Amino acid sequence: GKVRAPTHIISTISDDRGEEPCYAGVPMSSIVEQGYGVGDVISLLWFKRSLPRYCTHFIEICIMLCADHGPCVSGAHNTIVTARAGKDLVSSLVAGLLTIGPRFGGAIDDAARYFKDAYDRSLTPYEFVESMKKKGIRVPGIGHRIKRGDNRDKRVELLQLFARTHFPSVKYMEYAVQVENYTLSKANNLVLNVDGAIGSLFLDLLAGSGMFTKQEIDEIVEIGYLNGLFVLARSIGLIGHTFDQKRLKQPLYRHPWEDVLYTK
Ligand code: Q5B
Repeated sequence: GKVRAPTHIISTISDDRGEEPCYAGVPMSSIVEQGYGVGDVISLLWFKRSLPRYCTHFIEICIMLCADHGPCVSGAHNTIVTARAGKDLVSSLVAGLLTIGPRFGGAIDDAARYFKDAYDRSLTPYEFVESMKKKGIRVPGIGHRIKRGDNRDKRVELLQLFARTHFPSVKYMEYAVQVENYTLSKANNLVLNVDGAIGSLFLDLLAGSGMFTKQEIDEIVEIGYLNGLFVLARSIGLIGHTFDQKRLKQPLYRHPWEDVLYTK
């Protein structure tokens, strides 16, 4: 029979060898003709399947809501400083992206991991939060620098409203809300933040859509797909901040001495 030379790369998500490129087997012409959106493209390239419209709409809402959060957050600040140092688009973009991590925007995967583990083990919010405290781990998805119990994050409310209206089940999100009720009883800044809302709601999407096996859900949560939503979304804003600084012809940034505590 035929002997296949060993390959150096295995790829399963896209193919450009035919007349037109395909994403997870779906040709580009179908993507355009059937009016697919960016949520469908993410479904095909990340999850290797077409997801129901409410799921792709939810993904698109996450992207839109996380695209930017003003010039003062870590990512935008780094991008602005880099653009003002005369660097190019890609350098300015990645300077901002590199701040995404466990404190800023990159807590979605850990929020999903910890909320899933706690809910699946039937831990009460008290048991969950106090066990995290004993381990010295901040609850991912909880807490914000400017949002408070009496000044909630509108993005979280919008995501919750969409999911309560369209998702078959929001059990993980309701659990995250119970956790928030408990953490808010400890301190007013310990709200469910946008990372925690997306993390818990994506668990509901994965579990409730009927499109994923339990094994697939565990793998998605273990690998950590969900910070990708914030990275992708915030790239839109960081690119915008780069153009903004260039357009404004802003000079090299230098932090004022008065704003530094010089101490021995
Ligand atoms: N404490 C977010 O902290 C922040 C606690 C906690 C238990 C917690 C913090 C945190 C988990 C990571 C997370 C995503 C660093 C945030 C985002 C996108 C963004 C950003 C934007 C955008 C804020 C005061 C006291 C201390 C702490 C305790 C705080 N968090 N305890 N679990 N999770 N959260 N990140 O205000 O007794 O005094 O020592 O790490 O989910 O990034 O808009 O800015 O779109 O760009 O600096 O929205 O919550 O509070 O450090 O002064 O702590 O609260 O242990 O207790 P802060 P700290 P104590 S969304």
